[in-house]
Amino acid sequence: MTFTKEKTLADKVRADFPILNQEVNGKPLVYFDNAATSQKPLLVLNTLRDYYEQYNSNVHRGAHTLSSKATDAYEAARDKVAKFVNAASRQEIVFTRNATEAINLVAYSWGMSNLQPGDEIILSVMEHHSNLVPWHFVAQKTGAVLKFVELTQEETFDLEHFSTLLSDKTKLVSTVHVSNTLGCINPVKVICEQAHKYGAKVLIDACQSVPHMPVNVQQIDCDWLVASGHKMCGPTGIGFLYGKLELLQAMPPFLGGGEMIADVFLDHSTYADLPHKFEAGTPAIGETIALGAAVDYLSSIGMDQIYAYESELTSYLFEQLGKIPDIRIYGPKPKVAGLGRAALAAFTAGDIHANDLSTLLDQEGVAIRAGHHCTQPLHRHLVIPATARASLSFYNTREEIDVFIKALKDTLDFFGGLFS
Ligand code: 7TS
Repeated sequence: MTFTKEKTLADKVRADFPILNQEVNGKPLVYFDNAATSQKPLLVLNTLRDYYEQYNSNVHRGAHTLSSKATDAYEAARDKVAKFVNAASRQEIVFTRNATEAINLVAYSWGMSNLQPGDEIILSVMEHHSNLVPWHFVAQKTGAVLKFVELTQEETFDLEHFSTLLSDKTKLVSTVHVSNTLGCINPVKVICEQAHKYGAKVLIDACQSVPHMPVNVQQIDCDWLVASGHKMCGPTGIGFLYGKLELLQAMPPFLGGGEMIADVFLDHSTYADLPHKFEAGTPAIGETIALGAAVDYLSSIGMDQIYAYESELTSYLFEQLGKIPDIRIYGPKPKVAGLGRAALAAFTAGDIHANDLSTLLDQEGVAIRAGHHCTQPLHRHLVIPATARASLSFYNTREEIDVFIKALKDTLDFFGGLFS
C-alpha cells in the first residue's frame, strides 16, 4: 500500500510565488524575512502589470474610458480592504504609503489638534519606531506626556501594568497588535475596552497581524488601525489607515493638494468628503489595485487557514530551536500566553553577534534579519544589542525550518571551533 502525504498549505500555494524557486549562493533560497516584507504571488504581479500595460491612467478626474477603468479598480480595492478588516463603511479606509505614514497621519491630524499639555499617551516598550517617533513629535509640540506599558515575565504586553497607567488624563493608547520582535499577540480588544472607559482613543498597529490572522476592526472596537501592503503579499508604496467614521470626519486634513479638496479659492479651500480628504495628490494607483488583488488572494486561502498553518510552523520552529543549546528566544512560548504567538522567533546565540549569524546563514541560502528590527527601545529594555530573527509565512515549510536549523547549528559549530 502506498501512502500519499497530505498536501500542506505551502504545497498548495508555493507555485504562486516564483521568487521562492531560486538559488542564493548556490543553495535553494529559504526566505525567512517575512516580517520585513512578504513575497508577492503571481496574481499581484499580474494585476500590477495589467494596470500599467492596459489601463494606466489617473483616477477621479478623466471622463475617458481608461481613467474610469482605473478609478473603478482603485475604488474596488478600497471595498476589498474594507471587507477584509470588516470596516462598517468603505469611507473608513484611507490609502497611505505604508503603516508609518498612516500613524503619522493620525499623529499630525488628530494628535496635534487634540492634545494639551499634561494629556497622556500610552504606548508600550515593544513598539516599532514608527509607533514611537511620531508620538515624540506630538509630545514635543503639544506638551502631552508619554507613558510606556512594560512586559510580563513571559515577555508579553503587561495588562496589569497598563491598567495602572490609565486615568482621566489618558487621551490616546497606541500599541502594536503583534510584536515584530517578541511575536506576542496583544489583547487588543481588552486594551480598547479598558481605554474607552476613560474616554481615550486607541490606535492599533496591525502591520504584523493583518497578514497572518483574521483581523476584525469592529470586533476589536479600535478607533484607528494601520497596516502595510508590502507585508501582506501586496506591493511596496501602499498601506492603509482604518478609522471610525465620526472620528475621521472630525479630523483636519493631513496633506493638502489636489484630490482632497471640494473647492479651492486663492486664500482658502474646502475639503472633499471621506476618504478623499486624506488622499492628497495622485495616489499609488497600480499599487492600490494590486493590494486589492493581494486581499483577494489571502481571502481565497482564508485567514483562519493561514493562521492555523502558521501556528503549526511556529510550534515546529520552537521545538527545533529549543534543541540547540545557548539559543535564547525572546517573547512568549507558543500557546503559553493563552493568546498564541506569531510565526517568528527573534533570538540570541551566546555571544555571537546576530549580524555574523545572518551573514553566515546567507551563505547557506537562508535569509533572516539581524539587528534591532526598529525596536531599539525594546532591545535596550531586554539589555541586548541585537537579535537574529526568523519570520515565517504560509508559503514556508517544515523542510525549510530543517534547512535553517541545520545551517544555524553548522554556524554555531563554526564559531565554537573558532573560540575553543
Ligand atoms: N509596525 C510594525 C509592527 C512593523 O513590524 C513595521 C515594519 C512597521 C510598523 C513599519 O512598517 P512600514 O511598512 O511602514 O515600514 N517592520 C519591519 C520589520 O520587522 N523588519 O523590517 C520592517
